[in-house]
Amino acid sequence: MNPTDMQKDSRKFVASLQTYMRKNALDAFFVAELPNVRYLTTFTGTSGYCLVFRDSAYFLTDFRYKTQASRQVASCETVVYSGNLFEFIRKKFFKGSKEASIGFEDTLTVGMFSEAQERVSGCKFVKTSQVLEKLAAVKTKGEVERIRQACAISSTALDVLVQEEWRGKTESELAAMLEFNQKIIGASGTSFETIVASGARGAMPHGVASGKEVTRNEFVTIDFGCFYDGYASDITRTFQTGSKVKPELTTIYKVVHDAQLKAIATARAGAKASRVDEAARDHIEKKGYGKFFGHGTGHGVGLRIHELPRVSRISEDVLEEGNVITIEPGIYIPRLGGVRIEDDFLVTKDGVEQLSHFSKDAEYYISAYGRH
Ligand SMILES: [Mn+2]
Repeated sequence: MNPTDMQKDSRKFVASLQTYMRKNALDAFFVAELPNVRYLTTFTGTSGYCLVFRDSAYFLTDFRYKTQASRQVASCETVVYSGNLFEFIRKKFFKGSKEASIGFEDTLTVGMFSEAQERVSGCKFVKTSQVLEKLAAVKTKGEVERIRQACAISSTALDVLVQEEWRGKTESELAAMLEFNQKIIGASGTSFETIVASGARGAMPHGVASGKEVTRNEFVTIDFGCFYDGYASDITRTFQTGSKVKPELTTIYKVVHDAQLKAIATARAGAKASRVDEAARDHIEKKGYGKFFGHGTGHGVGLRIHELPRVSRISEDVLEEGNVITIEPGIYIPRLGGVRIEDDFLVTKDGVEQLSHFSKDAEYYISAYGRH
């Protein structure tokens, strides 16, 4: 079979893990976290593990995924196991071998960890932290193209939603319409539970869509995204359902919008991620809304909706060429409502390239409600 671009990438990812293993004196590395398994293999099923050695790599799955694995996995040798996974691993890979150092993810469940220690006795298990997550923070061309496509699907879906009738609809109905649009356009699913927070509910940064009806003259924050070929988009816009909103909402819209622009201007390879956060936060603080901006400015996006690097005040990450990050400042005022604006960006040598595109013009959104 001719390997796809992602299969070629997955071979590079396995090689990068092997380089890490050599540097850190690990003989093997056991991977259970599904997004990490997918990263190393392109396998999209729900049951599979990687066991990587310095000069070889195995993908372990059960008989249900034999055919799928033979089509998808090009970076590892597929091994179909039955019975107890660790018993199988011990017999096949560690029988009679001298003590091996096996790295494992710190997200491994306690159950699996104790099972591994018990069954594969005589080996040394070494806890690691975010080894694959750090590798995955720098995206390949193919990964960026998939995120770009996910963003395009989300933007188009939102564009369709804005032209639909909002009157009489609840937040949940608008969320369902948006999710439907994304899937019809080509998404495999949503990348997280769609947030539609209208009126005073907008003060909840993660107010998932409720049964509240969206009414005239309020702000509606919609935070949503989709998966396209495994990769996520993450976009937020705050809409205005009429011209007669409370003046303070219009004020905070401009503050958040400007804060996002300031953060965008700061982001580039070599910049501290905390500096990007600071640019947004300083502006919001200067305008007197500091205490209403309680979350970080952004995060990496990829196979997961939240990845490295972290874009927050306490982040020690330095932005690298190939990172894909969100920039999403917000202001949330109890009983009044909230505003958040979020886009996805590819970090480049001298700045960022915006991957998500949708109008941020506050006036534009007035037409989103009751346009008929
Ligand atoms: Mn986000």
